[in-house]
Amino acid sequence: MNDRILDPRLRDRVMTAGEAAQLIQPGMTVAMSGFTGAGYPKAVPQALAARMEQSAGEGRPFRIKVLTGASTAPELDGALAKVEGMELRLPYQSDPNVRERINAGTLNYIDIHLSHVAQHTWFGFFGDIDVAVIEVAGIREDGLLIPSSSVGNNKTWLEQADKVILEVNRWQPAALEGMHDIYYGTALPPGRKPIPLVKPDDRIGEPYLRVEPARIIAVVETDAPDRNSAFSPPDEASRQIARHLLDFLDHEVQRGRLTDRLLPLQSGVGNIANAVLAGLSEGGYKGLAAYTEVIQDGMLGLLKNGTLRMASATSFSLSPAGIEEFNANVGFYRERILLRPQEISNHPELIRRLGCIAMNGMIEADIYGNVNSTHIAGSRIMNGIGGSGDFARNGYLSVFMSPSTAKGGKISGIVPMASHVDHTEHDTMVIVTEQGLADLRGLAPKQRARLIIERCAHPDYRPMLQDYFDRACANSYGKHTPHLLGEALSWHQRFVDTGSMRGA
Ligand code: 0RQ
Repeated sequence: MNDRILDPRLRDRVMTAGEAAQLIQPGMTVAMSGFTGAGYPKAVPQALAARMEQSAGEGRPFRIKVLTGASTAPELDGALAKVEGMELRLPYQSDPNVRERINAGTLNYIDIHLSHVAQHTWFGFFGDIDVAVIEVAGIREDGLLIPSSSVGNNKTWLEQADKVILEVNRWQPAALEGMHDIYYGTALPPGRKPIPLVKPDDRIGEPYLRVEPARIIAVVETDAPDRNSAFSPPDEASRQIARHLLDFLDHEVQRGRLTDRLLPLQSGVGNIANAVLAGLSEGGYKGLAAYTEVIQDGMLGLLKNGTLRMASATSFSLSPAGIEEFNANVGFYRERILLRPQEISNHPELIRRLGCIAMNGMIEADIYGNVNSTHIAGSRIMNGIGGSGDFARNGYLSVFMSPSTAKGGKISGIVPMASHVDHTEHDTMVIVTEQGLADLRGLAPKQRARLIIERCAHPDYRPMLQDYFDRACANSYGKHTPHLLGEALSWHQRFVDTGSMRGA
């Protein structure tokens, strides 16, 4: 028996991934582990994809509905998408094959706040969960599960699924045991109670996931790495964004609105977020806390140099170098990192209580501060809203950041009207580009527009935005949030027609 599978009751359920995949049938709703390329099942989805391909080749399309924590990896999302094996996918994804099918209109995608996924499942909004496929780092003798490199929605999947398939991945560091805090106190309305977490480092749950052994139908042994994509080194625009943000935080400290311990940081995924974290360590701050979703490489650096004293999240998202660093100093990081279910890491009650400083990337913002995090030209999905809405709506500060242009300057990140709105003007306090930072707190719409155009827009687009705004102020139907409705989305139309938002 594998030393990661110690419960003797499960001995007769150990099987190959191919055998386990046979237990999943067309049309089923399958909930899988995985959050930002960590802790996702690696063998069963690939075996399932092979089965789907064969079935489709014989004229019997085989598709399932797939629920996860957040994005996964080529072995799960990529494999199932390539064989057209998904009829529905939710929530956040970032896989090129999945994206292609969603944008071709052949895969239904439901993009929801990450904190909503578990409760919407409990409310029955997604119907019954037939099977859960969950990666764990080990199964103890008493049947408790040692969670893997992400927690995501696994608690809910294990409780809600009729049947459970476990992948026990020996590649995951044994030292993960004890780093998790699984809270079992959530209830459904009207029986809900306050969640007893008042500091980012509070432990309110237990280190293990529970599951009734009777519902486990397969245990599959794996030894395979997480996706571990490498980050690109911070470019000049990202470094500028980080500098503007740090100046702003310094200013808030000088004004006495924040102490030099700031407030718990939330940082989104992506290269810019990673660069901002790297920049924070140059800011001279010490002893900060993170209450966030994902531990990226940048956060390990901050823990190492004392900028952060601890980090609470639901997942790792480390590059190969980050994994090496984590494994080499696992004793150090174990003391400073907590992984929780995503309904707790992203819980509005807790984000509001802790007063998180939310820092997320965006696709575009409009001159009034409405933010689009998800759609190119209003219709093509990029990734999804992820946890950005959980944090932006409820944080003490909500910051959105992006280079002022995309695609070599052909696209402006600041537009007259956002082509899709994920975060309304009411949820946006600060916008940062490499050009500068607009602090929108306490400003009315026209004041916000002037500041965003002046501080954040790229010089190539600034006169065009100013011209639009001036004419809107003169000719708009209403003068509170002036717009020229026939023209407001013309920049996007020009991009669709000509490949560039620039005028002729
Ligand atoms: O495309 O890769 O083809 O070059 O978008 O853009 O500038 O590298 O920035 O990696 O930070 O991603 C909003 C997508 C930004 C991300 C988004 C193109 C650009 C590039 C990536 P290429 P950058 P980032 C917690 C928080 C939503 C979820 C979230 C995101 C690619 O931050 O998914 O915040 N956020 N979760 O060229 C056309 C524009 C564009 C554009 C950027 N205006 N038009 N393309 N791009 N702006 C974590 C979780 O929830 C799990």
